[in-house]
Amino acid sequence: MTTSAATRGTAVITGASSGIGAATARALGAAGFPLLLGARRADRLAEVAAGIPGVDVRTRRVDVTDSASVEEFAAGVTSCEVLVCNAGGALGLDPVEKWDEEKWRWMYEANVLSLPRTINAFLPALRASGDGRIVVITSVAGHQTYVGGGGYTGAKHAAAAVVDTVRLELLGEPVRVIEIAPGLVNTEFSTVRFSGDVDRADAVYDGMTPLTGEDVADVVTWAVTRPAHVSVARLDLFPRDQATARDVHRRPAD
Ligand code: 8X3
Repeated sequence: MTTSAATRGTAVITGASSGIGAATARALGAAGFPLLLGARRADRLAEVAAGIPGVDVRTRRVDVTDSASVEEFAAGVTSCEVLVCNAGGALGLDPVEKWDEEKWRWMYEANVLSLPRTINAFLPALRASGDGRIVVITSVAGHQTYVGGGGYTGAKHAAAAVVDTVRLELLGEPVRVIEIAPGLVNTEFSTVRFSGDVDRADAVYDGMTPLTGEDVADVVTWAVTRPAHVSVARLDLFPRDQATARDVHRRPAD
């Protein structure tokens, strides 16, 4: 049975202030899910929420690298149908030989340790819904490596392993565990990775057509609206111009 829009339970999204998270908030809102949106930037979160008509939208500031913050984010949520663990990110593109320990530590906190924090905080509510769906946005970097990506690919590989483990551990329970692994998506991801260097960030997408946050949101919405017996365990999503983490077709400049 597919849950009808009239009876949808709450969808919780982290990292909802921009990019994939904001687009997912809009898409799940349009699909009729009441929303609880979280992010570090409360002002941006309020703007996203204001642009979503027709469903109840609540916002709370959350930093997924902080256990107390995640617990506050989940406080009082007794039923949650969909949890989208989207918050995360990359810092830097340096070879392992030149690692920055602080950046690696943040990437591990944001992409890996954030998962048990967030999933555990909402698990009772996901169980209580009777058909919980945990969606984790990982990356092609969770399954492949590339030069300079060590801190991020290491963290995302660990994240993918955590997702697989949680799926095993919840087997037999009414909770589906879904991994969406996108390739190149044009969001603030690269601007953050390169510490605000917009030119360097834009160059990542030179001569090719990347995915948009909306493309990923569309797939998340599809995955969480399959019938309850269908588990989209993992879905790799690339732009047509990308075949692997390292193989990207770029048109020559005019
Ligand atoms: C972002 C994709 O290839 O820049 O998760 O690591 S990539």
